[in-house]
Amino acid sequence: MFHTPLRLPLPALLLPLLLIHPLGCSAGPDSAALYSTDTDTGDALLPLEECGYTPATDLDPAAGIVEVNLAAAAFEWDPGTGVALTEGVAYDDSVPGPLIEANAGDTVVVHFTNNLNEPTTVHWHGIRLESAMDGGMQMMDPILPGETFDYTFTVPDAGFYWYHPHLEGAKLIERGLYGRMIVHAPDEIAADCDLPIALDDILLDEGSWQVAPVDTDMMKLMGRLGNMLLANGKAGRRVALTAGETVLLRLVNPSNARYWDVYVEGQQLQVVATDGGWLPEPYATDSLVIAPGERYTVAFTATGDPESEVRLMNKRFQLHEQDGDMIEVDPLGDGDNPVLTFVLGEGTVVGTPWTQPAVDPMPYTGPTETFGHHWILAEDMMGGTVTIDGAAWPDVPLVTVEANLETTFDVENTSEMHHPFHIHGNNFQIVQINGVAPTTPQGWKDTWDVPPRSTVTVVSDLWNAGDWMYHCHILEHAEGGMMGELVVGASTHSM
Ligand SMILES: [Cu+2]
Repeated sequence: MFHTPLRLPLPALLLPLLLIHPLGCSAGPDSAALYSTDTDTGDALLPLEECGYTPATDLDPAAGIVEVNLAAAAFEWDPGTGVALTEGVAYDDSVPGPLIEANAGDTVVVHFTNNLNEPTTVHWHGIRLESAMDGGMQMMDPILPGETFDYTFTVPDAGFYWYHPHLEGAKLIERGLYGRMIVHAPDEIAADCDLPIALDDILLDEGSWQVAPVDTDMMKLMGRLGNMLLANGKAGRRVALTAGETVLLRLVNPSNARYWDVYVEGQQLQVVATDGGWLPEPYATDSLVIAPGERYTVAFTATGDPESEVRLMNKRFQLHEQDGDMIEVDPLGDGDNPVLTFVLGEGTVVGTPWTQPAVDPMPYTGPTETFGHHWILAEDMMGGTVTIDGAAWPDVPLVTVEANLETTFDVENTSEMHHPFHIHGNNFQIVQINGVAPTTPQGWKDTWDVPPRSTVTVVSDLWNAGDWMYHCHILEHAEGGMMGELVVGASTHSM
């Protein structure tokens, strides 16, 4: 089951990695503990969970205001091995952290306390809020240990979001510091099963089952792939379903580097929403690639015999170009791996009729007359660096554009590796990939894959003025300097 998580470009770079991850496959008895749903092993199964979620307690009963307390702190949690992570961290002693639930247009107030022993910020990934509340530029003036900060912002767009620290993300998100947020549309219909899932991976040391040592130089370049797949912080979850029910899976990928490629056995998925909200029209797919930072919501009507099991599975995704210079090895191997198991109950129900909320068609059919910037993402394998526009943060040249102007951006990836590109503060529509319009219905995005040696063209109305971070969402890359600042000039809109 376990393989070495190495991808080996150069013998010279191999040695330090070997010290941490000995080569060879060790499917010993301990490995079986990672998959407690594996009936072949006889391991105890996790209890069957109801399908759904429990939102954080709203401290303010008034309509239109969601007020929550949130604290980041060390927290020992068990990802499913039976061994608690002594270096675990979490928001409110929960992995993922509390699910913040709001309606579009609400004001969200988060009384945040930093009980970590290091400075931190909370980034509200994908929310078009004021830049002072975004947790990105706040990196320059972070919340110190023991201090508090009130995040107050309006959530303008229905969608599925997440939050995480914007300092030391590669270390802290890996160890459990992230949470989910749902913003409902006014005309949203509740599905029979509404299941928001954080699809994370984690790299554990075999034997101790503790978080594997900090990143090697190689991981900093190639990204840290985990050897265990987690659905909401746990491997082996089991969720009850009944055939006929409408299931809404809201999926977010907080992994350091893993691109997930998911499917549900025997089920036809309909993609109904992306990062920034509901799609104008759904589209069918058998499986779905989700890059780090991205969100997709898919719907399906559960089918299957009573007592049967239907698994959410993940396929191997190759981050590096096929036949390139890099040989990429996934610690989970090249096969498909189970993530979560739906257990069908007796009988069949007539599911609640469900369609996604209505939204306007996407406005752009191609690039606009106004051109904002052409970014160039690059890697220097020999030098061991990742860059944007030829430099690493904080030396990446500032990009300044006008607010409230329909503006086109190109993101060119000159490397042989995928990079998920994330821009804070505004929504973007993908209009071209290598000059060709996408074939699936498009929605609003804040994070998108830029394939190897490709250029993705996006358009934004730049509705939200402010100083915004942009970066690769492979967390090792962001911290290695693949990050810059976009200044969206004075705005005339009111938040
Ligand atoms: Cu990257």
